[in-house]
Amino acid sequence: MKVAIVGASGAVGQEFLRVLEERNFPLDELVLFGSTRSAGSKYKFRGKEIEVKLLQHNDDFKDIDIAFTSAGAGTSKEFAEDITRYGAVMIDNSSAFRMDKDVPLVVPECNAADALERPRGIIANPNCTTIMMVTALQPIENLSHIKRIHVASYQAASGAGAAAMAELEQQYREVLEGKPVTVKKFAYQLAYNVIPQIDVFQDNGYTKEEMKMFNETQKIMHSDVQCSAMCVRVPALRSHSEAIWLETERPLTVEEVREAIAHGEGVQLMDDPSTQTYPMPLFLAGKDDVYVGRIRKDLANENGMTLWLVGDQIKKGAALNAVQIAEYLIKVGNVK
Ligand code: 2RA
Repeated sequence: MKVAIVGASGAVGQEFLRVLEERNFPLDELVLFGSTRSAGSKYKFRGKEIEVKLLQHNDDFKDIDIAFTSAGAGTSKEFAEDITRYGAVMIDNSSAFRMDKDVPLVVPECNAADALERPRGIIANPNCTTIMMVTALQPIENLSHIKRIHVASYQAASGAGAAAMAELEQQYREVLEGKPVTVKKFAYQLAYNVIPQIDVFQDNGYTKEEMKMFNETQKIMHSDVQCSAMCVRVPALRSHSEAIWLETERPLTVEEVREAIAHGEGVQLMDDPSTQTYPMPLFLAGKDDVYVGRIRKDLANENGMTLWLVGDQIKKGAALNAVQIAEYLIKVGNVK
């Protein structure tokens, strides 16, 4: 098995290296690709150094079985043909193909089998905020169909990349040292602040990030669920949080939702008000699963339930989900 990572120097690219190593992914050779900026850099994998190759329009992907791409939508679009021409599966972390009809959008805990139907050789990894929400909601959907979701996200700096994480840390230092604050990656200073905008605004007043949650959730869950989101950047470093109000077809009890989450795939129940136990981003960085707590009835809706979740944005929200898709393909013997 020959595997490639495109965008190896980015925050998600680096996480791919860690996740593949941590999970002892069954690969014989790993090839790293990057832009002119990162070509030539070297990264350790299983004790050996691998040099990043320049991504070019050539036959470099001829022997590749699986390519994890995380270098932005523009690069994914530009190189999809080169990557997939000889049968490699492209598991793409960008937004380039997510809503294309002939590209499956996959979260293994919800719709793993969709990955098998990929006429273009491309499988899209959903947006991080959507991945975490559907992973947590699938066990509830299995109890009773979810008709409506209201969600407010609390998204960490990591969602904007490694440079944005470094900028947040720098901003805190600058504030404490009384220096002018550097603002490059976000529209405003994020340290000591929250910013109610992620990505650009659409004509309907929602941001692109918020519309991703509406559209991607329907596609992954094969559902008519209506999801109205408010996405907010908060000064956490790498785990996203979400407050969710959902409405199911039949009223559910808190106990049955707790039970479903406790036994759900990829989710962990962390919910005990008597001991102030609930998920928090500071303590859950680096974890594989999505953690769910604060489960209670929605006081404003008889068929409603409210909960809080936290997941590592770079891990389950990006690299890990893509690797889990690849693991599924290997398990069912569906790689070239
Ligand atoms: C963010 N959801 O948090 C984006 C990353 N894909 O900015």
